[in-house]
Amino acid sequence: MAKKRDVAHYDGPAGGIGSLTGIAKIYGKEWNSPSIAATLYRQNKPDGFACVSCAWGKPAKPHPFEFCENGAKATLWELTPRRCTPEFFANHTLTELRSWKDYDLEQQGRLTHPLRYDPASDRYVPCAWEEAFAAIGAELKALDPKSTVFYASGRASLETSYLYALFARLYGHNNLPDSSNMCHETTSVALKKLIGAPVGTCIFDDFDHCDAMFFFGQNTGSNSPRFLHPLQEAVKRGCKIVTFNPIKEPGLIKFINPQDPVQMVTQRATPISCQYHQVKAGGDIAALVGLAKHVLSADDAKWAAEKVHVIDVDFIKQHTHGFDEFAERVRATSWEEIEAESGLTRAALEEAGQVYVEAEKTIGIYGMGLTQHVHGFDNIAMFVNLMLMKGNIGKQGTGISPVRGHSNVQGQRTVGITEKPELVPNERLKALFGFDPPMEKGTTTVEVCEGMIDGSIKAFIGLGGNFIRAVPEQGKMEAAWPKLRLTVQIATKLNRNHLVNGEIAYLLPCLGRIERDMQAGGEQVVTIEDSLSCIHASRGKHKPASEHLRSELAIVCGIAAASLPPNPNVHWQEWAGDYAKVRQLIEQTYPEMFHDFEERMWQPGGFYKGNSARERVWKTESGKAEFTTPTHMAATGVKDAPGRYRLMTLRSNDQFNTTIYGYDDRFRGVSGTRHVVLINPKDMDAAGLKPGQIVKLVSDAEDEEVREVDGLRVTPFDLPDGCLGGYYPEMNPLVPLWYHDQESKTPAGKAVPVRIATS
Ligand SMILES: Nc1nc2c(c(=O)[nH]1)N[C@H]1C(S)=C(S)[C@@H](COP(=O)(O)OP(=O)(O)OC[C@H]3O[C@@H](n4cnc5c(=O)[nH]c(N)nc54)[C@H](O)[C@@H]3O)O[C@H]1N2
Ligand SMILES: Nc1nc2c(c(=O)[nH]1)N[C@H]1C(S)=C(S)[C@@H](COP(=O)(O)OP(=O)(O)OC[C@H]3O[C@@H](n4cnc5c(=O)[nH]c(N)nc54)[C@H](O)[C@@H]3O)O[C@H]1N2
Ligand SMILES: [Mo]
Repeated sequence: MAKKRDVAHYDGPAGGIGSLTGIAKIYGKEWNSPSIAATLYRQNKPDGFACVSCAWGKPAKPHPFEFCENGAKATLWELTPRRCTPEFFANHTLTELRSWKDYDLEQQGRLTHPLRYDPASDRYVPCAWEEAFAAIGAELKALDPKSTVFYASGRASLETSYLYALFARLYGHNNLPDSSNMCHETTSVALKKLIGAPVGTCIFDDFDHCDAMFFFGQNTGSNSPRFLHPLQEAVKRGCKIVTFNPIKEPGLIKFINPQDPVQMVTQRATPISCQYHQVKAGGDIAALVGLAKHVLSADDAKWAAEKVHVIDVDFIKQHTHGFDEFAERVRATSWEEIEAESGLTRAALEEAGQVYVEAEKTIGIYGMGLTQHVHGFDNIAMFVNLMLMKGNIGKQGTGISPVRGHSNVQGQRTVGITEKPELVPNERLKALFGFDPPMEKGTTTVEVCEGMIDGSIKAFIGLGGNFIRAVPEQGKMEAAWPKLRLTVQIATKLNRNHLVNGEIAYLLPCLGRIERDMQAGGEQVVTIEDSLSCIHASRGKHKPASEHLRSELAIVCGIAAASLPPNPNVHWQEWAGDYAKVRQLIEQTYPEMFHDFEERMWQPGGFYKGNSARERVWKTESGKAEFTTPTHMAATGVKDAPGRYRLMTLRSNDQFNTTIYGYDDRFRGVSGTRHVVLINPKDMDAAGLKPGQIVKLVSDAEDEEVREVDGLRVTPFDLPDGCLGGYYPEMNPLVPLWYHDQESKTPAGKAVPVRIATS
C-alpha cells in the first residue's frame, strides 16, 4: 500500500488565492498591464464581451469581475503579445514542426498573415486573401459537395455560424459536424427524444429556488468555475448538493469566492457537496437505478403509512409515458447488481436517494462524465427518469442542466450548424434564398473520420478547432489526413492540425472575439448563446493582433462568394460589411426565438430563447415526457476482463481542450507533466507497479487494432477500483473510432478499455 503522502492530491479549495496565483504563474508580467485589466473588467458584462472560454451563463447583475481563473487565462491567451509571423514559417518546415509539442506550437502566439502551404519548400508561405479565396473556391467548385466537410469548433458567433451553415447548404451538403459531436451531442439527441427539447431546461432563477442539486460527471472548478458562485449561494441558503464523480474534484468539495473579500482574507471555504460518491467510471446507470429504487421504496413506505406519495403521481400520469415498465425494471434490479456495477454501497445510494426524496425541488446537472460513454444516451435517459419521478422538470427551481463546453457551441446548433437536415427550417431557407436545401443527412465527427480513412472525404474546412487532436483513433487519422485534396483552417493560433495538411492547404488567421471588428459598415458586434439558452451581444474592443487579420464572418463570406454561383438573394459582401443584416436573416429564419433580435441582444443577462419542456409542452413522439426502461447497467462498450481498466480521459486545470496552458493540474496535485496515468494504490500494488515508474497504456478493446501511448508516469491517486485517469488529448490514440455513444455517435472518452504494459 502506498503511503498517504505519495498519493497525488490537493487539499485546498477551488478559487481563492490559488486561482489568482494560478493566473500570475502562467502569465507573469502580462497579467499586470492596465489594458489587460480593463479588458478583463469588460468580460461577461452587458456591453462587454462574452468570455471565449466556457459557455456558462452570464448573469444580468454581474460581479465586479465576472470571470474566473480559467476565463482570465483564455482572455490572456488570446491577447498574448507573441506573434507567429511569416518569418517563423520561413524558418521551419512543417516536417520539423510536427515534432514540436502542442504547447510549444501555441506558444508562438497569434497568427498574423494568411498562409498557403508550399509543397516544394514544405513551408507555409504568405499569400493574399483574394488569392486564397479564389484558390479555395476553384477547388470546391471542382469537388463533389458531398465529399467535403465544414467543421466548426463551438466558438464562432451566431452570425458567422448562420452564414457558414447557409454556405454549406447552398453549396450542397449537410456535412456540418461541430465540436458538439464530440461533446454534448448525446444531450442533443437524448433530451430531444425524451423531453422534446435538445438543451437544458434551467435558467439562473432556478438555482435560487432548488432544495437539492445532483451533479454527475461535471468538473465545475476547472471547466465552468463561474458556476461556483450560484452553487455557493445555494449552499448558503440550505440547498444540498450531492455529487457522483469517480474523482474527488476540489471545486465540488469546497470553494473560496475570489469576489468575497472576507473569504479571501480568511481563506475560509464554503463546503459545496454534502455527499460525494465516487462512482465507478461508466457506473452511473446503475447508481441512478439505485437512487430510483430508493425513491420507489420510500414511496411504498410513505403510501402505506400515510396514504401520501413521494413520487409525483399526478405529473407522471398527466405528463409522462412509460412509467410502469420503468418502475417494474427498477424494482426487479437487485441491489447486488447495482452495487457491483456502480461501485457504491446500497447504504451510500440510499443516503443520496434520501436527499432526493426529501427535496421538494431538485436540479440535475451533468457533463462529459455522462455524455462520453458508449451508453451515454442511457446515462442521460436514466437521469431524466429520476427527475421525472418527482416532476422535477418544468417547474421553478427544478430542471435538467447539461453544462455545455465551448462558449457558443449551443448557439451554433441553434442557427443551423448540424448534420441533421430535419432540425433545419428548410422551407424558410428556401423562401429566403430561393434554393432547395440538401435533404441528405450529413456527417458526424465519427463519420468524418471514417470518411477520411476510407477516402470518401476529399476536403475539410475548419472554422476553429484542432480536429485531428480532438478525435479518436489518432494513428489512423494522421495517416489519412494528407490524402485530402484540400484543407482550410481558420484559426487564431498554430496547432497540430495545421501541420497535418492536405495537398492544397490554407491557414487563414482570424480576429478573436475580444478584438475590435471594423467592417465597411463600421464597428461590429456579434452574439452568442450561453449554456442557459440566453443570447448576448459581445463587443470586442482590443486592438487586433495584426492588421492582416479578417473576421471569421468575413472569411466565411470570402470563401463562399468565390465558391458559389451568383444568387440574387445572397449578398456575401454586404453581409460581411454589416452583421446586423445577418441578424435580420437569423430573425427571419427563426422568428420564434429571435424576434426583435437587434434590440433584445443588449438586455443585461441576455434574452431567453425559450424551451418547450420548461413549459411542460413535450415535443416528443408520444407527446409526453418519456420514461426509458434501462436495458443494461454499465455504460461501457466492452465487458470487464482481468487486467482491463476503464480509462477516463480528463481535462487538467491548465488547459482549454487541446490548448495546453501549462503542465500543472493544481486541483489534482499533479505537476510538471501531463504524461501520467492515475491509478489507485490498491490497483497499483496488485499490478506490481511503483509510483513514478514509466509505463505504456495499450488498447484492450477486443479488436485487432494496436493502439498505445508510452512514457506515462504511474501516479497513485484516489480512484475507484479498476479505473484509470489520463489526460485528453494525449490519450486520444487509445480511443477506438467505433467506441462511441450508440445513439449520437459521441466518442466515448470516459471508460476507454486499456491494459497497462511495462515499457
Ligand atoms: N478551463 C477549461 N474549461 C473548459 C474546457 C477546458 O478544457 N478547460 N473545456 C470546455 C468544453 S468543450 C467542455 S465540453 C466542458 C467539459 O467539462 P466537463 O463536462 O467537466 O468535462 P471533463 O473535464 O471531461 O470531465 C468531467 C468530469 O467527469 C468525471 N467523470 C469521468 N468519467 C465519469 C463517469 O463515468 N461518471 C461520472 N459521474 N463522472 C465521470 C471526471 O472525473 C470529471 O470530473 O468544459 C468546457 N470548459
Ligand atoms: N479523449 C477525449 N477527446 C475529446 C474530449 C475528451 O474529453 N476526451 N473532449 C471533446 C470535446 S468536449 C470537445 S468540445 C472537442 C474540442 O475540439 P476542438 O473544438 O476542435 O478543439 P479546441 O482545442 O477547442 O480548438 C483549439 C483551437 O481553436 C483555435 N481557436 C481558438 N480560438 C479561436 C477563435 O476565436 N476562432 C477560430 N477560428 N479559431 C480559434 C486555435 O487555433 C486553437 O488551437 O474535443 C473532444 N475530444
Ligand atoms: Mo466540449
